[in-house]
Amino acid sequence: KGIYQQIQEKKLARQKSFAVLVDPDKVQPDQLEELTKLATDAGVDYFLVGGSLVISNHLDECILAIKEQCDIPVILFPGSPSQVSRHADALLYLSLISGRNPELLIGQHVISAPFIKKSGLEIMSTGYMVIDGGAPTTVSYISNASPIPADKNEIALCTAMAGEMLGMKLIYMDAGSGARKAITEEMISNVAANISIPLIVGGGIKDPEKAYLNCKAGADIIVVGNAIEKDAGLIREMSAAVHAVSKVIPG
Ligand code: 1GP
Repeated sequence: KGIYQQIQEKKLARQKSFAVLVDPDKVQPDQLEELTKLATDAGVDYFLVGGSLVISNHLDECILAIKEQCDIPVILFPGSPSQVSRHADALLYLSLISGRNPELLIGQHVISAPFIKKSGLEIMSTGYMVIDGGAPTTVSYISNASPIPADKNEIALCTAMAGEMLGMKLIYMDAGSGARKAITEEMISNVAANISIPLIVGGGIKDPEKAYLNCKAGADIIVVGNAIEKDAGLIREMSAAVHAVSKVIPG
């Protein structure tokens, strides 16, 4: 079964998912053993692998180490066209629909299309929306595009609606890695109520309570990177909080 089909089926069943972001720049492949063990025990649904920069040279190595140690699907979350590895299971084919930088809307896709197609990866077109996280993040600087202001719910919802109507399979709302302020539940619920494709939310989520509230507001997949890098023990609580929402929402 493809990853996207799995994501859609979970959405239909109102099941929430928890994804751990692994930035190859911040982790050595030999540190992954503990992480994959914790993630397996905690019932983590996906690993997202990527970062805005990826200066290091061990993307393949990182993914292979994860694949060797557990069965959790690996989804690439590439910050640039060079971050493609055929060892992953799927790839978020991100178009930065919140920005007006043509390179990140379509330019880099044109350049990378032939080798991405050849990779054999499952490609999931994703409307990527960067939301202001209270201070400049790497993604807001590197993308050379303004993020959506944190309180402009209507801009976020119109952007997500446009993304869905353009044929995107997923919407990813991101306050940026290490964001000072995570996306508000109000913005998440506004967007979730107006789209029918799965909604991924990440950036600056520091505690299980925020992960829980985001899911209640309508997020389907919660992504956490930084908080887990600082305290890997949070994986269990975060995963439990996300999965608890599936149980309280009436089916
Ligand atoms: C960033 O959404 C991800 O693109 C995760 O952000 O590292 O702040 O959890 P954090």
